[in-house]
Amino acid sequence: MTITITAFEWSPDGGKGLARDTRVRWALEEVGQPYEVRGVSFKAMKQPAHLALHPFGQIPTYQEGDLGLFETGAIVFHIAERHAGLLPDDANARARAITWMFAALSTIEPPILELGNARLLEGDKPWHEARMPLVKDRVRVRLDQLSARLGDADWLDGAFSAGDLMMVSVLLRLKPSGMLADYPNLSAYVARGEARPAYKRAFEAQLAMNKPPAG
Ligand code: GTB
Repeated sequence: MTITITAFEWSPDGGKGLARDTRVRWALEEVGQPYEVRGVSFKAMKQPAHLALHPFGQIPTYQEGDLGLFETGAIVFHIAERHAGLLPDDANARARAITWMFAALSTIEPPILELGNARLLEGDKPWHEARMPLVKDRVRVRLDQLSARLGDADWLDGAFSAGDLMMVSVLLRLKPSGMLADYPNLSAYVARGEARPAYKRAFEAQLAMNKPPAG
C-alpha cells in the first residue's frame, strides 16, 4: 500500500531539514519503505481538506490505505512497530527505546522549541534580552542531563533505535543556536545520526523539494 506523507510545499528553512517531515522520512528510509510526498502550502494547511487529516492544520501527516495519522511521535512509532529496524525484539529493550522517543518529544523538545520561539517571535519585545538567559538555561539543564546519561556511548540504549532517531531529530533543531558545541558527546551523537545513510537519503529528499530556484 502506498505511503503518502505531507510536507511544506516550501519549507521556511530552505531545506535545512528542520521541518518535522524529515524525521518521518528518516524513519521510512531506515525501514526501507518507499513513500510519496505531497507538498502543502501554508494556506492549504488551514483548509478543510487538510484539517480532516490534521486537526491542527500542520505537517507532516501520514496516509496508508484508509489509515491517516498526524503527530510525528505517533507516525514514527507506527512505522517502527510495523517494520523491522527501529525497535529491538526484546520486550524490555523495546519499552526503553519507546521511552526515549517520549523523552525526546516531551522532555527535551519543549525547551528547544521555546528557545526557537523566543528567537523568532519575541526578538522585538522589550523584555526579550532579559528573558533569553532563562530560556537558554532551561535548554542547558536538559542537555546537561542527557549528556551525562549518554556518556561515551554511541546510542542511548544499545543499538540505534527509534528513540535515537527522535532524539537526534530534536537536537538538530539546536544547530542554529550553537548550543550543542558545549557538549562534545551530544555533538558527536547528532553527527552519528546525520551520518546514517537513511538520514542522508531523507535529508537529500527534503532538500530536493526546497532548493531555492536557480538564478
Ligand atoms: N507536534 C507536531 C508533530 O510532532 O508532528 C508538531 C507539528 C508541527 O509543528 N508542524 C509544523 C507546521 O506545520 C512544521 S514542523 N507548522 C505550520 C503551522 O503550524 O501553521 C516545525 C518547523 C517549521 C519550520 C522550521 N524551519 O523553517 O526551520 C522548522 C520546524
